[in-house]
Amino acid sequence: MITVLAGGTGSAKLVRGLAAHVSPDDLTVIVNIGDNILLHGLYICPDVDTILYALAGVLDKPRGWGFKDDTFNFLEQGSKYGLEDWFKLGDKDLAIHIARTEMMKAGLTLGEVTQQIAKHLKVYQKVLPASDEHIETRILTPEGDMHLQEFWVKRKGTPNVLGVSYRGSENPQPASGVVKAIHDADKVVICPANPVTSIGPILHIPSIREVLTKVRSRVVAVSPIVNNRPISGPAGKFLRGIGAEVSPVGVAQIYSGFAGRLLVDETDRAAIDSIEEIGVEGIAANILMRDESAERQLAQFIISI
Ligand code: GDP
Ligand code: FO1
Repeated sequence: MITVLAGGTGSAKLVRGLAAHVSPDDLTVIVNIGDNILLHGLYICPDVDTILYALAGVLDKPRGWGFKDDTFNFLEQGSKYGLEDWFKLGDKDLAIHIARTEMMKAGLTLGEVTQQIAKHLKVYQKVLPASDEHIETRILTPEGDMHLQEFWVKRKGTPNVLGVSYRGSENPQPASGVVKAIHDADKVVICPANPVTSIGPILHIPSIREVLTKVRSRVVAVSPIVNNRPISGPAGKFLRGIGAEVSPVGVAQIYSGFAGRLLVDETDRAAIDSIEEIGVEGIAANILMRDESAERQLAQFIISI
């Protein structure tokens, strides 16, 4: 039984790799919800959709998000009526947001909705949003705080980052099944994901932090930072913004209470001593997933640890 904590683009690769080795009944993916956003009256869950699309084999792989071979007629036409068009919602992608919003309006929780959508996409792994609540990652900049998507997509990641916060209820609760999936797993994998804006919102939920601390020796994380740089996305800017080091050591510091092991790239072997000083076992491996074969190899390695 493997339970995975996931963000979006980087995580989708490892989740796909794990799904190639593990029976669907034995794989649970707990997904970030901090980047969820309401746009055009639709509730959009980018990371949940990225994971669902990856497992269904319909993810646009080069982009790492959205439905493959999608078109953007809705967005093009909508912009003529003054609709915001900075967040690229494809025509096929649109269907999942409309279906989700309808089901939520009918009273289903985000977890229940995700289960329904997974069934329609013939995804048999358990995909759980970290919470049914809206917990929103806010990026603090000199211009004030803004939604993560506004910072990264609308503003192209240009404002300075002064800090990051998670906006929501005072004591956010995990979605049904999340704590049990972590508690009962033989192995918990923290995917390569943005530690601040993808794994951060999951760790923000007190009972998730608590159970991870308990099973820490069974938790293995994969560094999203190789050679002191993220492979993609704004992780470097966010890590600096919260005062963390942009290195596998910085990642180990953030995860040290929750993960017993951290996989770093072969080229970062020199960082292992510093990682172990923090009390995390450092393991060097090929953690760059350039193609599906690399995804499966890394997944196999993680299973074998
Ligand atoms: P993002 O930062 O907003 O793109 O959110 P994600 O949680 O989807 O983050 C993707 C993270 O995965 C980035 O920090 C990347 O550096 C990392 N990443 C992407 N591809 C790979 C890969 O092949 N291997 C590893 N180790 N990390 C990856
Ligand atoms: N990322 C972009 O850089 N530009 C976009 O226009 C964009 C649209 C989009 C639509 C649906 C979806 O599920 C994801 C989308 N993403 C887009 C990705 C998303 O902003 C981030 O990669 C994740 O939120 C980070 O975890």
